Amino acid sequence: MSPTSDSTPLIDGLLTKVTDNDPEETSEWRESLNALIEDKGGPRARFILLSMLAEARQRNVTVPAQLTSPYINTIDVADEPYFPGDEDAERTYRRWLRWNAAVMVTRAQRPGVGVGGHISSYASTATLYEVGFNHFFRGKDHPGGGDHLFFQGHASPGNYARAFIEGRLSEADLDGFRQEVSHPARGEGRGLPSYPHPRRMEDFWEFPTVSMGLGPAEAIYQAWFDKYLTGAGIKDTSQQHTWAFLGDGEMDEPESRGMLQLAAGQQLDNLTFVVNCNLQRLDGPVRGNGKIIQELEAFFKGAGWNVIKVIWGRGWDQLLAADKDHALEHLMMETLDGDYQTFKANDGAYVREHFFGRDPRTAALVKDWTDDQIWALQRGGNDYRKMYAAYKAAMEHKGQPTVILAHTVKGYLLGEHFAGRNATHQMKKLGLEDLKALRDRLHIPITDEELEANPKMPPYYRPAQDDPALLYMLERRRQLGGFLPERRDSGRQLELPGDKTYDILKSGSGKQEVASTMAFVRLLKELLKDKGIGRRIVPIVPDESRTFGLESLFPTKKIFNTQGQNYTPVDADMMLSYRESESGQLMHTGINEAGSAALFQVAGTSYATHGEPMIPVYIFYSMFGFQRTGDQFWAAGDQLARGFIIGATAGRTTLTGEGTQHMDGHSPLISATNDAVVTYDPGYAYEMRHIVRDALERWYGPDSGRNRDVMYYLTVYNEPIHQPAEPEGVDVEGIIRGLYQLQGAPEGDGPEVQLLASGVGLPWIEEARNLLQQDWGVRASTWSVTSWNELRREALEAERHNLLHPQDERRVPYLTAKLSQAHGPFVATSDYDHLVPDQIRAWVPGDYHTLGADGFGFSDTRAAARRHYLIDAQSVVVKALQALAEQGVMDRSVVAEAVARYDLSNVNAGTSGGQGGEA
Ligand SMILES: Cc1ncc(C[n+]2csc(CCOP(=O)(O)OP(=O)(O)O)c2C)c(N)n1
Ligand SMILES: [Mg+2]
Repeated sequence: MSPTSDSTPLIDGLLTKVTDNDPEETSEWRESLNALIEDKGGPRARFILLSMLAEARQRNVTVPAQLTSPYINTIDVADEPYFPGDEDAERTYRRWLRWNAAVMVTRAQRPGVGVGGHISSYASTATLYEVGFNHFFRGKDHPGGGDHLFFQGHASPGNYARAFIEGRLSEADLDGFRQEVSHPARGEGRGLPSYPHPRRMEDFWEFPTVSMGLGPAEAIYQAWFDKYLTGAGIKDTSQQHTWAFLGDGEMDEPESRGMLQLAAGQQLDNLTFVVNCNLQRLDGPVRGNGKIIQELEAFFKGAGWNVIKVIWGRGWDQLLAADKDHALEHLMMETLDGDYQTFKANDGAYVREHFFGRDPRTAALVKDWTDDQIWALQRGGNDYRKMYAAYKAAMEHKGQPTVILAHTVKGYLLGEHFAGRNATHQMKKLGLEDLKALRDRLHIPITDEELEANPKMPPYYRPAQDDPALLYMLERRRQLGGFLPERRDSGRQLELPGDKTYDILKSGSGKQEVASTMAFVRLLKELLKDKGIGRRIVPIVPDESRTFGLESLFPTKKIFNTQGQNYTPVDADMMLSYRESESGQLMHTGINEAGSAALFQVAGTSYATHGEPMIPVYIFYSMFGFQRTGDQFWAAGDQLARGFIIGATAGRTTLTGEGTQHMDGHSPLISATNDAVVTYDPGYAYEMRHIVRDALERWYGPDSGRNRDVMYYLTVYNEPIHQPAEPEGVDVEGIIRGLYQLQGAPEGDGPEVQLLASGVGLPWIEEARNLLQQDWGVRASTWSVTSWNELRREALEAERHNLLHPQDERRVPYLTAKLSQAHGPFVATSDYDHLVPDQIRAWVPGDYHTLGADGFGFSDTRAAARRHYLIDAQSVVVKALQALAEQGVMDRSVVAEAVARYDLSNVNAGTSGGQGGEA
C-alpha cells in the first residue's frame, strides 16, 4: 500500500473514537509490529498486516475496506472465460484500422493543408475499442435498442478508420479530416470533424466528448436516465448499456470523478467506464511518482464501484505463476509509472536490466528469455483476451457500475519515435522510415515503392471485398445490431397541448403580485397535466424545488430514485410529503449543477438517442448556470439538445438579499455566445405563454422550416410584480422575434422618446413613462424586448446577406423596421450589464442610450441597488431628458433639475422594486 492510501479516510462505519482501555496491551502489539518491521522489513510487515485485516473481516470485526489490491489483474487466469471470437481474423483487421488511422492523420498534414490530428492515443486504445466492437457493443438495430458509446475524443481517427473499412466512409472522405467546410466545397468528399461532434456530423457521432470530463459526467447521467425511462414506462432500456472510454489524464478533471457517487448510489449496473491507462497525458506522465491505476482503484472503490484491473497481458501469466515468493508481484507494485513509461520507450535489454534486474529473484525468472521475448510481454490493455474477460465480467456484474482500468502503451506499435515518448501525444505524422516499419509490424501489403512515391501521402489500405477477415468483421457488426457510432434522429413529432393549457398565463395576476418564476411554474404544472406530453417533461432541480415553488410536485409526481423510498419521510402525514419512487417524474440531482446540466443534455437528446422525445425543464439559480456549466451547455448544443433552461432568480438587483455571488447580471451575454441557445428575458407572464408554446412547436410540432435543434434559455425573476392581462391582439410575432410595443406615446404635442426594457425592467419603464408625462411633458412609448439576443442574431443575418448580395434589395433587420416609425431618442434598461442592450446598438434607427448594472452585485434592498446602478424608473427619466437635451430638443438645465428632483445620486431615494430580495 502506498503512503497515500494509508491516509484514506475511513468510510466503512469504523468507530473513530474508541477509548483505549488497555494501553499496555496496545503498546505490546505496537512493539511486536516494530520488531517485525526491523527484523523482516516493510514488505513482510505489510503482508502480515493485510492478512490480519482480511482475517478480521472474515471474523466480522469491522475494519475499513481495503481500497487497493496488488498490482496484478483482478481476474485470475483460472477465471478467464472462453474467448468465442476468431482472434487471428480480429487481429488482421485491427491492423488495417491502426494503419489507416495513422495514415489519415499523416495525410491531413500534407502541404497546403497541415491541419493536424492525433495518432498515439488511438494506437493505445485500439484493442479496448475492438473487443467491444466485435463482441459487446450493440448497434441501433439490436432489439434491445442499442448501447451508448462515449469514445475518447482525440482517438477519433480510429473511428473513422473503422467506418472506412466498413464502407461507411470513402477514401475521399478520410482526406476531408479536419476540413469540414473547404473539402466538401472543393467537391472532394465529406469533411470530417476533428472530434466527435454530432452537430458537425449528425448521422455519425452521438456524444460530444472532447471537452475532457464532460463525457464521463454525461455517461453517468445517461445510464441513470435510461433507468428513468424504464421507470416512467416510456421505454424498456434493460438491454442498453452505457460505455465510456476515458483517458487516465482525463480522470484528473473534477467532472470525471465528481459524480461517481450517483452511479454507485443508484446502482447503475448498466454503466461501464473503461479508463485507458497509458500512464501519459499530453505533456508527460499522469503520475510519474505514483501509480494512476492504484489511485483510481482506491477512488472508484471508495465511491462504491466495481473495479476490474487489467494490467498485464497473457505473457506475464507464467512468470506470475512461477513467482512463488511474490517478488515479481512486489516489484510490479513498487515500480513507479514514470519508470513503466520509460521501459516502453526503450527495449527488451533495458527492461531486463532496469525492471527484472532490480531483484535477483525476478532476474532469475527471465534468465532463459531472450531480450525480444521480454520485449514482447504485453500490457493487459493491449491483450485482446484479457480485455474480453474484463468486459464480460463487467456486463455480468449486478448492482454496481464497473470501471475497467486497462494498462496500455501510448503510441503502441508505432515504433520507437512514438511509443511512450513524452511528446507522442502531439506527433502528427509518420516519416517514411516510421511508415515502413509500421507497415512491417502491421503486415500491411503495401510496397516500399508505393510508400516512397509520395511519403506525405501514404496510401490507405482497403482489403478486397471478399477478404475473409473483412467478411468476418462485417458479420460481427451485423450480429450486434449494426455499425457504431451512429446517430439517428427519428424526426418524431408529438401531440402538443392546445390553447387552453397556456391560458393560465393570459389573464394576469389581478390584484395579486406574482413573480415570473411562479408564473412559469404555474404553466409547467399545466403542461405536466397534459395527456400528450405531460409524462415526457423531465423537471430537473438541483435542490431548489422549494425556492421555486415546485415542492407541491413531490407527492404527486414524486422524485425518481432507482431504489424507491425505503424510509418513512418525516412529513409522511402532510399533504406535501417528500416522496421518492422508482417511477418518479422529478429528477432531483442533489446540489450538483454539473450533474444537472449533464442530465439536461441527456434528456434533451433522448429524441435521437432513444427515439423518444423528452422535454427537460432544468430550473436553477441563473448565476450557477451559464458561467458555471457553460461548457456543458456548449456540449449540449453540439449534441443538438432541445429543452428548457430556466435561469431563475435572475438579474443583478432582483435577488439582492443574497449578495454578489447570487446576482446574475450577465448570463444572457454568455448564452448569446452559444448559437444553439435561444435566449428570452420575458417580463410579463403572458409573454412566457407564447415563448413556451413556440419552443414546443418548434421542437416537436409540424415542420416550420426552422432549426429544431435549439435550447430555450428563459431568465425568470423572484420579484413579485403586478402581471398585466394579455393585451387584446398582442403582437405575438414580436414577442417571439424579440420586440413589441407595450404602449404607444400619450396624445399631445410634447417631445417624444422611446423606452425599451426587458424582464423585471418592464415596470420601471412603465413608471418612467408616467413620470415623463406628468413631470416633464415628455411623451414616451414603451417596448418590451423579450430577446436582445435574437434581435441581434437576426440583424447579423441580414447583414451577411447584404454583404454577399450587394445588388439585391437590402434586407432590413427586424428591429430596425419595427422601430422605424418611432420618434425621438431611444433609452434602454434592464437588470443586466450595459452589454446586454448594447447588443442591438448598430441597428437602432436613432440615438440610442443604454443603462445597465455592471460589475459585482451586493446585498441590499432592490430599490437601493437599482438606484446605485442607475437603472431604475427615475434614472430612465433622467436619461431620456438628457437624450432630448443632446438632440437640442430640451435645455440641459431641465436635466439638472430632474437629477435634483429625484435625488438621483441618493441610493435611499429609489422606488423601483419593493424591499427585500431573498430567494
Ligand atoms: C477540458 C479539456 N482540457 C484540455 C484538453 C486538451 N487535451 C486533449 S487530449 C489531452 C491529453 C489527454 O490525456 P489522456 O486523457 O490521458 O488521454 P490519452 O491520449 O493519453 O489516451 C489534453 C490535455 C481537452 N481536450 N479538454
Ligand atoms: Mg493517457
